[in-house]
Amino acid sequence: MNAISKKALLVVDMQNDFCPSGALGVPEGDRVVPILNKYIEIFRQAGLPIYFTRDWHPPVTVHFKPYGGVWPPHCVQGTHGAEFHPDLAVPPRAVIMSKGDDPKQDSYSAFFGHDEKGRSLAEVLREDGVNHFYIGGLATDYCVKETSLDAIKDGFEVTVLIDGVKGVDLSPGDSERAMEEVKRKGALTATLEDIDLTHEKKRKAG
Ligand code: VGL
Ligand code: ZN
Repeated sequence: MNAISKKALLVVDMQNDFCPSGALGVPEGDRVVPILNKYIEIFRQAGLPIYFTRDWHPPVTVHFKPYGGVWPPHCVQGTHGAEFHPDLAVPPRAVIMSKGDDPKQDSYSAFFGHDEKGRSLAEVLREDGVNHFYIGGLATDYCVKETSLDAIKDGFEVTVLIDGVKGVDLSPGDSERAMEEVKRKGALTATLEDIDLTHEKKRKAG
């Protein structure tokens, strides 16, 4: 086999607090759940890894407004708001990367997260032999953007699933600018219509 590009799916922060009725509701955030479920099914059928991230904050953190940050408290560890959206098809034994659990850090990138064994995202991707991931979820202008930029810096290929992301837009246009920046830095984009992993199945079969 020649220079393989092994792909994976990264579903970012599809949690109750980032959905419209949550503490930091992203407008229409829940609308991407059925689309992400389709991507999850496509990657599952192709036998490719699927990772989930969750924003996972302690009750007191510099990330929250009362302690110096810009955000209302959200995704506090162990609360309903921190749980994944109930309709998200999280497979049993899925790898979940938690991020934002350091009370002194105000970071957004999944590359600052870790799984339950303490492995960083970069370690997990390398262990699984993944060098290209497809990213969807919330929020376009924070976690999706920062994770994509860190991935490119680390030498991974990134495809942003533009029908599977939504942004906060604290300032109007933030999400659009985020997408322009990640594309300029080398990210690709795709939608459900142009995703085709059939060659992955063929490679597995033969
Ligand atoms: C995020 C706002 C606040 C994110 C996290 O990961 O996109 N956005 N906390
Ligand atoms: Zn947060």
